[in-house]
Amino acid sequence: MTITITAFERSPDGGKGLARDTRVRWALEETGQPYDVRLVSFQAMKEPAHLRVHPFGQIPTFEDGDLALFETGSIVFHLAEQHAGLLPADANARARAITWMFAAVNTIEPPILELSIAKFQEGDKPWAKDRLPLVQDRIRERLRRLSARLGESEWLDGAFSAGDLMMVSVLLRVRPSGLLDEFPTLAAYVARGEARPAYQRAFAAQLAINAA
Ligand code: GTB
Repeated sequence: MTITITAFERSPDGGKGLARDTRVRWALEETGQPYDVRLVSFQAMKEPAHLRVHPFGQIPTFEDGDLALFETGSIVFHLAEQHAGLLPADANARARAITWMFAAVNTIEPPILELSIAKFQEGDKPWAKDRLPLVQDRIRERLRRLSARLGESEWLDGAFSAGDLMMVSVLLRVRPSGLLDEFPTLAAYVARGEARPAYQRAFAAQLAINAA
């Protein structure tokens, strides 16, 4: 049975790898799993066939036989549990790697999403220019502490793990704002993630769709 994921038929970023199917593709590549992609339009995402798999009408989804998943954190965790390469064998190290996955989606990603909302959905509101610097500072505070924790280390906790995969994916989302470059330690960490062959393959695959 081949794994099938969904992705944007046409990503709003034109293939810069910012849509969340990229992190799932990356996990599939790191664990050596072949996969198919079903491309969906914005309209199809809100139709019953897609809503049966993704209750919120979004991408990506993951289907493998009779298992259907949504939420990238859950999909990456499932892959990491099923296949070698993304979680350490030692129980404590594994628990710490999983903790970093949660930190990525639950502590670092929320203010980054707030910035997108503040810019693109609320940018025309009269209070937008007062709100923007507040959101930017909340991101800086998180990045400052993450950068301090990473320090001189290559990855967040020993060898590269699903925690790094999720954290790098989340940080990529803030790079266009310029905030990531204020933290050279984190910018270099993201570059190390991007340099991984599995990431390169994942990026190229989503770009090929959007460049076509
Ligand atoms: N928490 C869910 C997860 O992690 O899986 C969030 C899924 C999600 O936000 N999906 C987005 C979606 O389907 C695509 S990735 N949106 C359509 C909708 O809600 O109707 C978010 C995204 C979209 C576009 C860019 N971009 O163009 O730069 C970046 C990220």
